[in-house]
Amino acid sequence: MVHCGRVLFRKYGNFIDNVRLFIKGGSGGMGYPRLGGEGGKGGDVWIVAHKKMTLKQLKDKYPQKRFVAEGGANSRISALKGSKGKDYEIPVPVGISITDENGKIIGELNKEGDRILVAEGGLGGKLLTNFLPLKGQRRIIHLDLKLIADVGLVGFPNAGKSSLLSRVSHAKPAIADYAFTTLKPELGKIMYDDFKQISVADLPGLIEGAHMNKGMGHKFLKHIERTRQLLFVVDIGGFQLSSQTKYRTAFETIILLTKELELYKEELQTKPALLAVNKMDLPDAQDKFHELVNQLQNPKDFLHLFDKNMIPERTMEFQHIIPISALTGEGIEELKNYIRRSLDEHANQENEAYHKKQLLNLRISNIASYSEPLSKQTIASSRMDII
Ligand SMILES: Nc1nc2c(ncn2[C@@H]2O[C@H](COP(=O)(O)OP(=O)(O)OP(=O)(O)O)[C@@H](O)[C@H]2O)c(=O)[nH]1
Ligand SMILES: [Mg+2]
Repeated sequence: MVHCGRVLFRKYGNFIDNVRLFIKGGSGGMGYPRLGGEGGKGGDVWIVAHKKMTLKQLKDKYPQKRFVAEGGANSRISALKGSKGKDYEIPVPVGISITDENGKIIGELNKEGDRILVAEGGLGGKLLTNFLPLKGQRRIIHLDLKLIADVGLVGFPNAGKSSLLSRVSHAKPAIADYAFTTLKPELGKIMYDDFKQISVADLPGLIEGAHMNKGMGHKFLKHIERTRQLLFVVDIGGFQLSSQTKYRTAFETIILLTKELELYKEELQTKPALLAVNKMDLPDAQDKFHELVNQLQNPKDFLHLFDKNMIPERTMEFQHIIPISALTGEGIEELKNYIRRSLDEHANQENEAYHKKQLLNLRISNIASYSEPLSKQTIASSRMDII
């Protein structure tokens, strides 16, 4: 059974691009009426951007998704001015926009270390408040990873990513017979007959060592992170950067790309992915394609041929492998259909999960209205647990 679960999980991926949080500033401390002492202010809640963080990690680490900062200290004889409660810092990835419950934008975090105050602690009790403390600000916020596109093209240089984009959209990216033609992400839109549109980001090529900033490195991996799904594009003829570097077969390029994603952020490997095997118009392409499919189906039989540090912990699970030629147009319609189907499937799954949650909410509020002994407080907190 565990095995089944794992297969499902792998098939659909578990990439998370949004999350809802309950946050609350700490309450203020009590004042000291007799001596005019002032309670400490409650701690504030901040959202802070960290390069290595992902929304999945945030959700796994804090499944309840409740963040409450520390209360301020009460005023005492030994410390008439109560000390401030500790702030709470919620770590999130870079490239996040934060909105409140009504969809109003609170702010954006675009680079490492950016921080935004999202809930203020309550003031401590003092003369003005009759020495009674104030509660901290409480609210629900949404974090959204700012996606640049539905689909991101991932591949070695020269695989034909830009050629593919120009085939499926009106975009006119630069195409040339040398590595690193594309220097920054280029967006295109696939238009379907029923007016559905899917955005595709053509990304610069990746090479071995990208995670250590070889080639153009991190900059590109960061863009891959901000797409909903991945479309690997490989040249059936393989890749060689220069006469000084090793020739890599199509299978090797897939393994190396997987390893680079894994070394950058393991979560990238869990995104739904398709594989387009390009340049099928080249001589011997059919034979090489069959060999590639065999290698992908039985990766263990071939992985021992790699250096140990190049073998990924787990191989990519492609939902489909589609042979294409960006030059002749072969396989392009099929590819467009698979892209659409894959995105639709994923959206359905998210909807299903959303409806399940709504149903659960409904059940809980029904229980709440029929059972008197439950205090409002209990209901409120149990509802919070399932946001
Ligand atoms: N024979 C053949 N050549 C192709 C095909 N697709 C692309 N090419 C050629 O491969 C070369 C590289 O194509 P690009 O589209 O620039 O490749 P890229 O993956 O965007 O490369 P970078 O931007 O450097 O990462 C060009 O000379 C294309 O004409 C194909 O299906 N068949
Ligand atoms: Mg290109």
